[in-house]
Amino acid sequence: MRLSRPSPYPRPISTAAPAIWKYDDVCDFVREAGDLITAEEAERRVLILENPALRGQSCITPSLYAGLQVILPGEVAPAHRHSQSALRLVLDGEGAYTAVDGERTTMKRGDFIITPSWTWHDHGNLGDEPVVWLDGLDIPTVRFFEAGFAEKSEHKSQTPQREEGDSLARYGSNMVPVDFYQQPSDPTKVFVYPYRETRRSLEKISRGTADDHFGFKLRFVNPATGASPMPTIGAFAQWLPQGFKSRPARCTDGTVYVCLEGGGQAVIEGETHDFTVNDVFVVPSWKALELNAAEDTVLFSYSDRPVQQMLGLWREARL
Ligand code: 1HN
Repeated sequence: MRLSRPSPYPRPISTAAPAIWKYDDVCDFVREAGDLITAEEAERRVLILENPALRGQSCITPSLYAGLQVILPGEVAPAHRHSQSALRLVLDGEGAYTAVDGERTTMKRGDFIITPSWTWHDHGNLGDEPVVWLDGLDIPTVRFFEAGFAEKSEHKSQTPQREEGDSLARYGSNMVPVDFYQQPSDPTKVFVYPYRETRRSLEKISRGTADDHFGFKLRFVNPATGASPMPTIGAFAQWLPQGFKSRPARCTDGTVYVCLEGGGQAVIEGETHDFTVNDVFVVPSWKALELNAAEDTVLFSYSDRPVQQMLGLWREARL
């Protein structure tokens, strides 16, 4: 037996640290990983972005995983499925595809692609240059619940069952098939949010008035439900006009940010981190974040916000 701490803390004190990974720096390691092992040997060739305060835990926040995956020309990352949900944010190179439950999508820079829980997925590179993307998974969340299953396919690659773009046409164009009603536990049918569309929306709304704290910020939804595309990971995109300086804000969801365009400064609890294109930074729970944009800037971000909201735990403070 042991005495417990007398009472909960008055506010979150994250075990994670703020951190930034400069793409210029990690790029060399990504290239080296490509020389050391094949995608097939590795199953997935991923450099884990490990939170410096959570050494050995393979996570970027206590609930989320982040990594940079690279696939070389001609390689295949073989088909498998698992309970963990994944997102991909394409950063560098052209010519790769990912297949989700029988449909391929060509990976273009800035595309937000998801692999919902227990959906078959494989990747391949049909082009002539390495392709790099950020992987975001809910691995620590699933580990916490001790609810993880995984299975390898007997086929290296899935044979496409539908034409590319079928799911977007069928479920992602403000319509759904006449007899389709999404069940809450079913995986979303829309698994790609092309950057072209995201950027067009952000650019358009950026002609209006910016929010003092977030600039112009949207959250990704499953169009059939209006809910987060995955129950365990929420994702966001925001536009910060050149010269924009946000007011500070805190939230209980530790958040991973990726700079897709532009650059500036992330001031996390008073500490300044300069970021530019393809840099990744993490803002732990309840750390105050201010964003300054040196030029027109687009940020993608993801967190466990939908989990916290479903559990009635999520809070934010706009300062
Ligand atoms: C996984 O399946 C992928 O499918 C990427 O690309 C990263 C990290 C841990 C466990 C499974 C992928 C992963 C992963």
